[in-house]
Amino acid sequence: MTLEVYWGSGSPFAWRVLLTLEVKQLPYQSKLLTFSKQEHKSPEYLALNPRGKVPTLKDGDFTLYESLAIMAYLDRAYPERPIFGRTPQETGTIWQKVSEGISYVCEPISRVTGPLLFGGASEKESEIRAAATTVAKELAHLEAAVAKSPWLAGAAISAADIVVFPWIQLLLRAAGKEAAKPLNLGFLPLATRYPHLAAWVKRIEAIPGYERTYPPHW
Ligand SMILES: N[C@@H](CCC(=O)N[C@@H](CS)C(=O)NCC(=O)O)C(=O)O
Repeated sequence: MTLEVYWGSGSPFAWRVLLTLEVKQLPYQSKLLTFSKQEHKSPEYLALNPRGKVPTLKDGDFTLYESLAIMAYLDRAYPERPIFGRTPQETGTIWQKVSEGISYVCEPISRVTGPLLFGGASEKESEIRAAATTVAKELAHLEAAVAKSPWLAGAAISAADIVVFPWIQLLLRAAGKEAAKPLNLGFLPLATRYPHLAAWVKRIEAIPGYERTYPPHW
């Protein structure tokens, strides 16, 4: 059965699915949609995903959207190299980290990166600064976690790493933009500010196939 993944360059949600496939070493057909051409709003695509968002997965006749749902499906359908753990304790710990990532890390990062990447940074300076303070606290938690173990939920890469990683990359990209320089948000250089997190980023970047997941327009 061929797995088909519909994704968009730079989407942190779609990036999760691509990373899941590479970590699980599952072959897939890449269907890269171009946001500027509104390919994610075409009637053909809306028939697969009525929300017109990426990612969407097709596995034969089965279609699924929402990044976490796709990750859970792939792990259940293709259990080798599990990303949601092998024991109840591992599964619980991974889900705790996934939930913390979604609840506390990704959203404030999006409030920092949105205006820096898509415009409006000078008008939204105080909002960016407020969100950046929250992000800094969360990065400190992540730094402590990967100082203790190589991966966020222990000794093996898991859904926890995959859920959070694209947002960290998005943050690093936004923090390096010209519009971010006057704000001096304090995230860069990552290797100096958060050395364990920087080493964790490098570990993920070393995953075979990582380059296939990297946003082509970056
Ligand atoms: N909750 C969804 C979020 C998906 C999402 O928001 N994707 C964005 C790209 S980052 C998108 O396709 N946006 C296009 C649009 O809303 O028109 C998931 O986890 O998959």
